Amino acid sequence: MIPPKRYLVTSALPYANGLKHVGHLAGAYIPADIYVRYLRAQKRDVVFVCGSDEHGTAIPIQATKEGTTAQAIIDKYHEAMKQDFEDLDMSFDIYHRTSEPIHHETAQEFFTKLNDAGELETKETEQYFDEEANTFLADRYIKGTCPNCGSDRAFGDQCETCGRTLSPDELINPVSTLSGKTPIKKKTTHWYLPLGKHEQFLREWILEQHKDDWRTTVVGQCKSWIEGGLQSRAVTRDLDWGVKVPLKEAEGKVLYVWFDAPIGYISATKQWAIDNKKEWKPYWQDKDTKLVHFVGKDNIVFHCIIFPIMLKLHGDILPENVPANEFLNLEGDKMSTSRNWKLDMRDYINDFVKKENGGGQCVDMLRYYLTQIAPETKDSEFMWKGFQDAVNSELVSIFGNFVNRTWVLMHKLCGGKVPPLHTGILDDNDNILIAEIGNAKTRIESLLEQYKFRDALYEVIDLSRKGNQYMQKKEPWIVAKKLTENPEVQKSIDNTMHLCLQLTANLAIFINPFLPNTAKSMLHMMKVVDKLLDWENAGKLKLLSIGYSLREPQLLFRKIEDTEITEQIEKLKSGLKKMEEPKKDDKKVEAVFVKQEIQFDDFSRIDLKVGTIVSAEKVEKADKLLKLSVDLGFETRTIVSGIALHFKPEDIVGKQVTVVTNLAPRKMRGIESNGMILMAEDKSGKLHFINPENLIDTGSNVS
Ligand code: B3M
Ligand code: ZN
Repeated sequence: MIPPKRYLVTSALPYANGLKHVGHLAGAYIPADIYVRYLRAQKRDVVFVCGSDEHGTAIPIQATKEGTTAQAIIDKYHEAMKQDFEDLDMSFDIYHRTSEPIHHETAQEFFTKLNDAGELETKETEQYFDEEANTFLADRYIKGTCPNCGSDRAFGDQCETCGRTLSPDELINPVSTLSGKTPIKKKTTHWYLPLGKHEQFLREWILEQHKDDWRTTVVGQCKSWIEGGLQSRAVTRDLDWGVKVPLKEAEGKVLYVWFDAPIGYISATKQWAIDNKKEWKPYWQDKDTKLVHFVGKDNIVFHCIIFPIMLKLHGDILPENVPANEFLNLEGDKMSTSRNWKLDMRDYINDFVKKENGGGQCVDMLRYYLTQIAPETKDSEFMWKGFQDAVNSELVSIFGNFVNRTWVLMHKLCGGKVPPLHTGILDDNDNILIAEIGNAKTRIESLLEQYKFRDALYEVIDLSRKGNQYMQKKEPWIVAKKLTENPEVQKSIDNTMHLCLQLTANLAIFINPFLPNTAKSMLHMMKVVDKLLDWENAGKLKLLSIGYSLREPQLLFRKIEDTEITEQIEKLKSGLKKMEEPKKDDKKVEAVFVKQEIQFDDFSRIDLKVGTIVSAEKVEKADKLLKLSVDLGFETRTIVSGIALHFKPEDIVGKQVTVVTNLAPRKMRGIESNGMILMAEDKSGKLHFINPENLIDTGSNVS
């Protein structure tokens, strides 16, 4: 395959409204950084852009929270995020910001071009307006009661209690967060991007052309958007924070943050080109450029549907791939800023990287673990114990151990120099190892090109494991005991150590995209320059010259102690903020929340049966979960249910319950749950089973 002429790689622009956590890092930054470092080692022409997303209502809202201005917020968090990325060795070619004039101009030009070409529609609608603050209220400025769960802290775009996406009109008892008053409805005009017009294009481009090379999770999300009917999306907002809509009649309006933010990739490229005296246009307009967006799954629709339509209309290239990651949970629970259940990059930096025994090693340890558990195909779990295991039993005991043994033995048995290779006496073990080095190159390369970073990293570690096994078979330290009787055996020792050293040089090349600090330490030990890390050297056996003297060994990784792990877990638990109980507002009538109307057919698709609990046990390390075996008459199923805080396992065995039997299986804590038990929650929050008045036949249908 002929590689493209150049690459433009992007990582999602994080909102400058707060520090970012390791879930973000694993989703959109580390994988992109690995990919880019690999491309650079391949000597490909690549530009890697990122920057802060400084618009949207999230910014002024954070400003209100912190009692300061929006400008102060973006300045503070832009700097903080930039620093965090630097501390964790993200190798952006530019880390830009969307508040820069060059971005405002670029976004406005984009809007104007689409509008002048008649590709946008205008529509007059009624929207909430705060008379006291004299302003229209964008999504996040309206609060009210969630029609789905009844929480009275739902926003105009989403209820954070139950997660449901909302529109301001769905809120019950809406109030303005600016004045606390009930807003009125007022007419306003907005510009819309009619997505529906591009359905055919999207179907062909994603569902046909890219159905095999994009991740199934990504294609799946796109498919459900397309099939769900593509609505026109407003690309303007009534707000005074953002990129002004460049039209006289749009006074007081700005571009919707999701219209301007991805254009931020283009303005960042422009700024990079200015700084480096390069041309930016080929990166966005030449068909021989491969554009790749790294994002988290919540950004898929914007990068696969909306932005590509914008790019197409603007005459730019389309992304070749959007390798989106799923989410990373933390210690068995969803990461959440509002509950403070998270590990900020900054916290890891302070607790590990900046500590005395930290530095680049600790950066690489985090990069290693986050890649090893990368949520490439499904959500995954950051566990501190898992972090410790990954470091201690893989990085230290396998990779680090191989390199260290090689160095120690080379000093002991070969005088600290690269010994010669006596090709005449190569044995099977030697030949197998030589073949493995070449095979590893092919495999790692192909996995990286397919964005399978965790598998690629596995191959690297596996190669070092093979090095250990080789050394174990050859036992040069035992062979050395025969030296006085038979000086000829030095040749066999030479071969072993020669191959282990060449393997180490290869490992440095392979590990470099993932763990750049480790590769650097290895270069230091080998006394060679960066050039060794060029990918074209991978798979070769003559990387270190015979007779060349090498440095003393140095430990590549330190162990993670048990105490470090317990401290982190305690810190996490003690910082957990309890979600405030929804306030009971006595003025409000106890509203009855009824979900949207459904048809009989919708209901009849749910299969409900009476089951009998035959056994129940606690799920390890999950306070809320019970693992149940439920007899359904025709079979007994495992069902994981979040009722452990309400029932003791021994109390519920024998109880009859109502079970949704045709719910798709779901894994919880590694256990596949095959169904759901229906529960009623009373006003005090206590749970009750829904069961027949008297015992009836297990397996009876409920309808
Ligand atoms: N700032 C949302 C996010 O951080 C948004 C990404 C923009 S990428 C162009 O999830
Ligand atoms: Zn809700």
